[in-house]
Amino acid sequence: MTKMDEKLEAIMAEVMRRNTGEEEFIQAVREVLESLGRVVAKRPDYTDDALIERICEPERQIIFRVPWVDDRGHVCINRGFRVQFNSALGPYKGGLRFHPSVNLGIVKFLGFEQTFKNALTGLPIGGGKGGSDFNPRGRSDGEIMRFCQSFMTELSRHLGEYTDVPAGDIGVGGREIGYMFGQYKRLMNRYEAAVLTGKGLVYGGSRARKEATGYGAAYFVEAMLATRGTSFDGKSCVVSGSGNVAIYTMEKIRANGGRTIACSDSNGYVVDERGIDLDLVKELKEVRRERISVYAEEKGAGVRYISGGSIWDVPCDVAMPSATQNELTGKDARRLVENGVLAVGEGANMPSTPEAVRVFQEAGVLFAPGKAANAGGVATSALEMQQNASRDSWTFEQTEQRLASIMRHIHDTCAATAEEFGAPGNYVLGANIAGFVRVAEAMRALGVI
Ligand code: NDP
Ligand code: 2IT
Repeated sequence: MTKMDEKLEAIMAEVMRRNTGEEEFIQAVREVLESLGRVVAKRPDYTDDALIERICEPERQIIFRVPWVDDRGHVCINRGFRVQFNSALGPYKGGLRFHPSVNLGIVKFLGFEQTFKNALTGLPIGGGKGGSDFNPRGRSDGEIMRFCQSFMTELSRHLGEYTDVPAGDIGVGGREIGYMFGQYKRLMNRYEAAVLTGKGLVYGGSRARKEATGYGAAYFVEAMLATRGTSFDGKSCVVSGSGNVAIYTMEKIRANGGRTIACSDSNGYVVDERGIDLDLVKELKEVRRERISVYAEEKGAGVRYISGGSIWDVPCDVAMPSATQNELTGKDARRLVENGVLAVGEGANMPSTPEAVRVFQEAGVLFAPGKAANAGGVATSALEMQQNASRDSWTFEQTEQRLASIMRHIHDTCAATAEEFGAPGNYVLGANIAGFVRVAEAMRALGVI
């Protein structure tokens, strides 16, 4: 563990005391506080008025019961969450995750990260996150719809285009956003388009939102590679996951001349040295909702499926973890370094463990933290809100252009901040400091809030 400034150490100890057992939240806070030593050395006033302590405490945490009826007529109960973390820069903004692993600590870590990520975009959005321990795997459309309706029946009272604007995350895509928007509209008797983002194009969604997180992550990595005079062209890549972020990361890598040779789901991974066939992955994951093993079954010779195991054993030039938190360990990082990895870009939120991050940084690997690299999704959500507010709809090209320039700006801000604080090339430090300063300045201006 890195040595922290004394005042920050005391704040960390208090965060640990108040949030016992919330490992992921504590991990996320520690990573940010470890970066802030250099800021408080220059600007000791940032430790005044419990500013940092306030930033580590969510503004509001909502936990609720979600009762629903399955196809057999059984009543099921899940737990719903919304953590409204920080609204200094705008309405709470951040996704909803439906996955059996969801608990308060995970939602808090995601909401904390989201606050700094959203600040980095430069757009007027605060940070929040939510979800449920509902497991959508194997559920029928009818079950998904009834769950979403019940979830929104309770959540709706806490939302609003000027209050809190959710979107998707793991287990929540276009289908779920549609069901939730439909229920919100019924309950409120208002067509409040900007209350949710990631909507379908026919009812107020933005072009390029579906692609935005993955495309944005690839733009960020392309900008990092450019600092070493290289690009995706001719590079072999490994992308974990095969959901929304992974699919569109692979698509942009391919457009930029790279080749993704492996992707995964929670059961295993496939290796296809010719380059992953994205049409097939989209059909399997977006339409048929199949396991990634079916990719190997349908492709036949030349494709390997490895059940379990670690996708990070596959040698590559660029690794982009795009599934879930702590999916890439110190051991995985050492293997990637041994195999000559050049750059790592986090499409997921906090997918690399702290030890893995250290291994990459010590080996001089270009490393882009999630809160910077995957900010393209939420940035395009903010563009969706803008289009809804002006009752306008932009072209794909126009929207992607904005996304590309936002990602370029985030990259350059992180790089310049790292340089300014004496750690050139350290994007973790750059992202944490630049995000923190924007939130801290806004909070100070608003008084003791
Ligand atoms: P999806 O639900 O579309 O896909 C998730 C993928 O990750 C699936 O392949 C899933 O496999 C795999 N996965 C999920 N949980 C686990 C787990 N516990 N262990 C192993 N594999 C797992 O989600 P997204 O693509 O939207 O999200 C992926 C990551 O990107 C998350 O960390 C999310 O927070 C982050 N993110 C998403 C954004 C967005 O706009 N959607 C924006 C920024 C970040 P399986 O199907 O087997 O569960
Ligand atoms: O982690 C994230 O940034 C998201 N899941 C997207 C949030 C959003 O509001 O678009």
